[in-house]
Amino acid sequence: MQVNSSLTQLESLPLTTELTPDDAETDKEPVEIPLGKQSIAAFTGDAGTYLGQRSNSITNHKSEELRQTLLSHRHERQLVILQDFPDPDALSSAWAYQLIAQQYDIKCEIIYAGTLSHQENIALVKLTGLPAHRWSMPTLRSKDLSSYQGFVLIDNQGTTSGLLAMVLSSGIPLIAVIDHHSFQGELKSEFVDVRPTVRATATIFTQYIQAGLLNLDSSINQHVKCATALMHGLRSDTNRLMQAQEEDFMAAAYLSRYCDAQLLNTVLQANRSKPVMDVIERSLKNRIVQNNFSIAGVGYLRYDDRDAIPQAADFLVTEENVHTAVVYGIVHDEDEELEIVVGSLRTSKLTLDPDEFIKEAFGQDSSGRFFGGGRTSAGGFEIPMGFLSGGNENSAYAKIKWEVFDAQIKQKLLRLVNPKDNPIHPE
Ligand SMILES: [Mn+2]
Repeated sequence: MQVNSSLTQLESLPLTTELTPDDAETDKEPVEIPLGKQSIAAFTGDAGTYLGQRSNSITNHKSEELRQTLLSHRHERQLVILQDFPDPDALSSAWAYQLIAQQYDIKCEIIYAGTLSHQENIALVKLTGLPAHRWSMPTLRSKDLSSYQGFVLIDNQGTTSGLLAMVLSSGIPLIAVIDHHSFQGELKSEFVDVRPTVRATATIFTQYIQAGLLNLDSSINQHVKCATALMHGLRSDTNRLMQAQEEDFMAAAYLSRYCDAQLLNTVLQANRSKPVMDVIERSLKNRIVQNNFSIAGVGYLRYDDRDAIPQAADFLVTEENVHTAVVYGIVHDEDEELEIVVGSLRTSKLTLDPDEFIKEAFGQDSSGRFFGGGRTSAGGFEIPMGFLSGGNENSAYAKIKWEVFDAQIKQKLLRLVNPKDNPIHPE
């Protein structure tokens, strides 16, 4: 897989600079100079109506365009590619796409390269029967890709998927990109709907549904489950609606007609696994608190438990006098003998920009790519270990390796946390 290519489920954001400011002032959509009829609403002071109309017209325009695209690909087979560690927003949106496309006799296979590592994602997929499948690199190699006539990227633009390179090299055309992350470079796609002002891809799909691309019917079990999944996706990308904006609330209101509240509740109450609890325990034991920052290295963890890191950070940031928590560890992928340092940051401090903080702390790799980034109140980083990967059966080596990475990460973080102190205390 492609290293440094995906952040955790709450952080699957582009590694390029992302502008998602969280102060109320800049949070609003920019009001552009209105044209034509709509200007009346804006100038009569009813800016809300105006903004609503504008997003409606984008939705209607895009829905129609998508309908035409699907029409021209009837009876085909498509791959829907998600980020390596798909989150509820990606999973539910892909399902909605599959149901929409099905009406045009387009068969979609929803795939991701990594793993479902958050207990809520596992619960979501199991409880709703969400049709997403893991295709590791060997699986992908074993497939006959010539039976697919197109592929689609949902809730990502290919930069967070290890599958992209191989799919591209097989010559399958990119049919659609539907995402809410900021643009990550030119994409040669037939249909593009990338709206960074929208807080969740599930919102975009709900708008397509409302515009008539799919008639939800509460007597159809699959529709109820998909609507519930979309609600979960929308909630999880907006911090339980706390960062939701008007469009997201409107989408949630619509979904509430079909959503199964009890099912949603069950998904949200999924229990943490023992390995996740163990990582949280280690983070508590190992944390150092300085200047309201809580920093914890948790050592080695399995690929499948990767999501324990952001969950531990979520927990550490709840401590009194802590406004920012950073948790990191070495994630080991047994299949591919690959090791990556994975870290998560959580902050409740409004003036701390996680994106800036992480970029400043860790800098860039030799190709100029940042090791991570973030969005409002959360961020993540991944540092590939390259040549130092593996060899952990030699426990002395494994121990030294962890200590070196642990010390280096602490140095880099503490330089920002308290610039004057020397973070490494000389013996
Ligand atoms: Mn998303």
